[in-house]
Amino acid sequence: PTMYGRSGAICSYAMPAVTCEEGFTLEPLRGERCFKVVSAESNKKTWAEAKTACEALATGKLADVGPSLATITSPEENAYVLALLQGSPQKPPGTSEYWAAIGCEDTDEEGSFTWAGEMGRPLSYTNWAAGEPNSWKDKDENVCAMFGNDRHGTANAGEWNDATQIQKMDAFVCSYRRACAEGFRLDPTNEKRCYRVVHKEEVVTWFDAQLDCQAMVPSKGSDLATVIHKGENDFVMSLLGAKSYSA
Ligand code: MMA
Ligand code: CA
Repeated sequence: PTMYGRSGAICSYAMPAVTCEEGFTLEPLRGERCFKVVSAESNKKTWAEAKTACEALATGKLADVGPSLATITSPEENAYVLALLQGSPQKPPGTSEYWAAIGCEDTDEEGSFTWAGEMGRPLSYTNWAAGEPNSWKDKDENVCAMFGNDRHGTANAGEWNDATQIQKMDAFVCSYRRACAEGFRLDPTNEKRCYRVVHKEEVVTWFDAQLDCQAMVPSKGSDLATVIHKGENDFVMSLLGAKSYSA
């Protein structure tokens, strides 16, 4: 069919598989991110120092988002990070507290947590411990940590806390994922496809729109958008209107 008036296309393509390099391993159930746990040993780091250390692991990964402090977007990824922490050499036995820096923060706006390593993307999945985040006694707790151990009956291993910027962490977790091609944005509801809205001032046919999409990312097989479920449809609708984060 022909689309009349001002029209355009929504293009999408399937995100290619990420390859994990240099000590990073793939979380296998989602297959969306590579993770690495670094234990502090004698050199404990603050959240910000840990973020810098993750970013320094970027060798030849310019096409990816990260590495930075870990982004965690599903229970599968959370369980995987906990398993990595529990297998890490410096993990203390038993009940002592063991903190690992992960990538969320609410530095810009109190109570509004985002993933620092993925362009300020808001949290979709969370695993806060009971009562967290609490910005304990207005101490400006603006950065996230995962408990590697159960914490005296108040928190379970794998749960998250908001902590202070000056706290020295026992470990930190880095992650990265594939970036979408220029102009395309990741669907945050399933992280399997990248989308781009192309506006045209003239009338385009479905066929021309299809060719436009295919020309945009030829190697990745971009096509007129495939919309698989409700979350994706909502995401595409939001692309047509508002702007949030990119990549
Ligand atoms: C600590 C600190 C906070 C946390 C509370 C929970 C006393 O402060 O870890 O971030 O919220 O414990 O009791
Ligand atoms: Ca807290």
